[in-house]
Amino acid sequence: MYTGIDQDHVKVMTIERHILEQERFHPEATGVLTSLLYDLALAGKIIASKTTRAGLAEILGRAEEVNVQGEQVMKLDKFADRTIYRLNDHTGRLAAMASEEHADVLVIPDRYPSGKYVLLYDPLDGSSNIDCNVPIGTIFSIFRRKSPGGEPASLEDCLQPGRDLVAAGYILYGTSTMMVYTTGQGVHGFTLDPSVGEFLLSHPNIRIPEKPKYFSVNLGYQIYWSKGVQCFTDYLQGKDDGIQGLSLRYIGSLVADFHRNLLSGGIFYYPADTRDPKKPHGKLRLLYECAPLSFIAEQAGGKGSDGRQNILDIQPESLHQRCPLFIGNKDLVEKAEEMIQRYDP
Ligand code: P6P
Repeated sequence: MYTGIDQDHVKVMTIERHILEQERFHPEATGVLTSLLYDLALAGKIIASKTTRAGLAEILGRAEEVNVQGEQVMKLDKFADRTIYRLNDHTGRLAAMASEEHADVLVIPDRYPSGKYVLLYDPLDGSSNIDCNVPIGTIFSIFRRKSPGGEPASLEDCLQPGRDLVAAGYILYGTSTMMVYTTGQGVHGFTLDPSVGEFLLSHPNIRIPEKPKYFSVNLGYQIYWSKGVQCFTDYLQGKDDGIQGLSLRYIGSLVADFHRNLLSGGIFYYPADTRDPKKPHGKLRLLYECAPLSFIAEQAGGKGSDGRQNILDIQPESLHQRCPLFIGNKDLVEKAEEMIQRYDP
């Protein structure tokens, strides 16, 4: 655990150095992915500089805009989206971006060089919590473009299954600011030291604990879930020879709930809601929420599922496609799949 630069036995490892060292696992690496991950860390520092002051008038409050999801766009949402876009649109590392805040693919403009990766991101997930100072997060997915270079990237370059992810990560703006990422060589967490403006390695090789401590779900919607999900929830609460001793923790901010379960052990789930026609596939987005977090979960020894299949195997059909999500300890996720299989044929 990072205890501070002044501890002489602590090996100070910045995220930049760590990403560079990770590059040696990819012989074909040209350093572009490394630079892209640097840029995302920089975006995190810039966004963090605002989230710590979100309570002040110039940031708090509604931006009077509504995004493609029909949700009120908070000023901080817009700032985070613009920061990530502007840090990455001209670098020549990307062929396209896609953001929760924009309906269509953001193809790199002709005036800039086009690169070999595509970046999909949720700039500030959980932003409805900003007003009450609940932790919020940025989530990102990085794929290689599939279309040949030299021509504009397309929607197909973004609609890739999680199995094809090159890298994924999140930045959590909480009591401290953390960046957690994977390039397929394990999961590594970095804590921002504001005194030096660096993300320093604080959680190397994160593995989800074998013994879960928490389950995270919005029980307020329980009556609208399928029988299988209801029975799974009973199991988690110790009913009918269910698992004993789990605590319910649900903060209503995906990155915060996911991060706590990643470090402490547990399962987060957001099932399909049979009541609301707007949420037959749940609320969370496949490409820039469920898939990147499932890549991280799997790299940490856990699993992500839509209740019937591994999230990483789902072939996306649209940019903002939603899917149910069960993510965390592998045995709990597979228990959910088993009960859904049994009760929801
Ligand atoms: P509910 C936040 O709005 C979010 O997108 C996720 O961060 C969070 O997990 C979920 O919605 C909470 O949704 O319906 O429980 O309020």
